[in-house]
Amino acid sequence: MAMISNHMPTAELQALDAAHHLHPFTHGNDLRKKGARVITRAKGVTLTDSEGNEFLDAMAGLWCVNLGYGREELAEVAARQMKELPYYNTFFQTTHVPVIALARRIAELTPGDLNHVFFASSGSEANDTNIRLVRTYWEQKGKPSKRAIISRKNAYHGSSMGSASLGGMAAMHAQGGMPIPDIHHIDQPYWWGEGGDMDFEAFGLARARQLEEKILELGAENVGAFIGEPVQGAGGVIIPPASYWPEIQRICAEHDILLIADEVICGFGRTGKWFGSETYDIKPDIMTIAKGLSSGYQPVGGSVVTDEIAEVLDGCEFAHGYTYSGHPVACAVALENLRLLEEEGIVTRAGSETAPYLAEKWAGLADHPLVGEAVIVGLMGSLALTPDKASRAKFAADPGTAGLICREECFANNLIMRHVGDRMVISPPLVITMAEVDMLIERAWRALDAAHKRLEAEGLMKAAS
Ligand code: PXG
Repeated sequence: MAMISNHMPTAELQALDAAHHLHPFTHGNDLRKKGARVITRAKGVTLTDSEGNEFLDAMAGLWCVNLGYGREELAEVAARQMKELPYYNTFFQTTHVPVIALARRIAELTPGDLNHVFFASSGSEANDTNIRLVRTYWEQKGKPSKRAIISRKNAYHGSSMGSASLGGMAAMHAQGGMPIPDIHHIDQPYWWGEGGDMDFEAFGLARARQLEEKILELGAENVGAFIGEPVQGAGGVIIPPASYWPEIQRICAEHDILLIADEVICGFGRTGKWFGSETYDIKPDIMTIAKGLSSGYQPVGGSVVTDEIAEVLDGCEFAHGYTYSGHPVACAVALENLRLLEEEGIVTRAGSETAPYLAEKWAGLADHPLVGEAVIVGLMGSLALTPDKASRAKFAADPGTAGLICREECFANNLIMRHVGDRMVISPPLVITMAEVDMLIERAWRALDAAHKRLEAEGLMKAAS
């Protein structure tokens, strides 16, 4: 069989890809028609495709390459670990040095007494762990009825049956019979889209209080946990009002409900501090981590729990685990990633220098006629596209039509910016320089101009009635 290499013609690679590769979140017929974009290499914040085009990756892959691409140190650590111990498991009272070292490092970095890590290979797996962990915890405490978990509409917690059930994506629930039982969803704190005439902070409080209403409806004796992303990422970078999280925290404490902060995107510097929980002063009982933990160089994630939860779990054998829980190569690479993020001051600089610079430039995009709001925290931001700023109108066309056009124009301007419906989102590598921020903003402006022209030409700048 011929070796598949970077040097094959793009069309051949695309044909083979379409013939044998089923893609996540991709319409098969569209893929067949257009062919997939073939990415061949990357360095810093720049991706190169098989045609030699270069793109500024304002998404850090899928919100994960916090360290930037092409760090040799991680490749070297992986090679060294593979030679020494490529695999061993952590089941049945066994351990190894990389998993010990990474667990301790995570315990040091995470706030409060989040000191114990259950490893997984992804955020989805870690959130599935959380469902079983919460229920096992309450069973051990003699309260087995506390099974229900409350989440939010338009949340994203992963793609497996459990984690997608925790998520609040209607299109995902429609495929395959989700949510699983005992998962409930309340509304999200999305003022621009759903706040109407309400005051921003009052809206935040009202949305938080839906949690209390739901707990009272179900009975606190039946509710085990609430899960939320400090800032919803895949839902469109929805930044909650300042009133939101303190009220959620109060409600969880008063009703004896565990609080799970899903930090898969927010963790490891994304919001300007190490964790979104620090930015929003959240004191979670459980934290979900993945993505930035290894900057995407290896698949690794986990659930970090408090001393109290670990002590309760110690009372039983938690019959749960993945072959690759605490994979030695993934752990060694994650540890090296955390070392570089810290020792090179990448997280600190992203928060104190890059974030304020980017925030100022990003805010300027709100002057564009197509942009209804431009919001940002740390290095994650979003734009709401609108046919009418003043009324915060949605488009008459199907949701996502304008967003897709804008995304295409971003590609045409060598910028990778994702669309979530009609919101555009960014989450660049934390190592992005000021000059690259300028380039990002220039390209975004040009893409918005081109998208605006196309929307006008196609008669799509119409508000939904
Ligand atoms: N929690 C959160 C908050 C996430 O954003 C997961 C859990 C699941 O992680 P894994 O590693 O199982 O994918 C995620 C993942 C997108 C996009 O296009 C977002 C994610 C994954 C893929 C695509 O916005 N987030």
